[in-house]
Amino acid sequence: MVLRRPGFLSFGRPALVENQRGSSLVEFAFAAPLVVLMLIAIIEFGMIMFVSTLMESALRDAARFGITGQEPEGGTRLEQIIAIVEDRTIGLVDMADAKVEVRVYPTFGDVGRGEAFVDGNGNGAYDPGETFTDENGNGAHDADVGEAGAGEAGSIVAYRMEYAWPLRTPLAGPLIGEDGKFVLKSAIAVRNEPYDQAIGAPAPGG
Ligand SMILES: [Ca+2]
Ligand SMILES: [Ca+2]
Repeated sequence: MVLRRPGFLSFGRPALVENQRGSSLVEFAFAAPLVVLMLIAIIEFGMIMFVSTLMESALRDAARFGITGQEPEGGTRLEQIIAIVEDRTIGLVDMADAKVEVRVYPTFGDVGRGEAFVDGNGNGAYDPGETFTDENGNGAHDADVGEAGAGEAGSIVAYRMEYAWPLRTPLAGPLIGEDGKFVLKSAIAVRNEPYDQAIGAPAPGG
């Protein structure tokens, strides 16, 4: 049996409650800016993740069109590829600022590879005057052996996209970006369909 004196527990309570209310207010005053900062960070990161995902799928859709070799009416394949990227990024990517690159490579292993060179000064980069293999015969060292274009049937094509996403709040700028922007990149490499072969023609070996 528990004996309880009436009023024992509530003794001195009103004052305590008042104190608690007061200290909660003080705590909130300190915590509020932090909470706001965290909310801003969550929104900024959420937008970055969202746009990044949009770019990935936009590039995939563009590549899916590219591999078919279809020539759009009244335009080039590259124009259509850009149009698909623009459409799939639902206006969140300013295409005037975005960099979309479509390049053809001899093999998947060549994607993003530069022309071979002898690194005379050992700085890990090509410098003018260093000996290099001019694979494409243009008389200059190329940091990327890919040739601009959407390629032919069976070509290996890399799609790349880069966009400096303008951060929505000046607060996040110095923390995660540069000049108020956060650079988003996405890339995909595909092999074009053998669309030069007649439809209905028997597959090789079958
Ligand atoms: Ca060098
Ligand atoms: Ca070259």
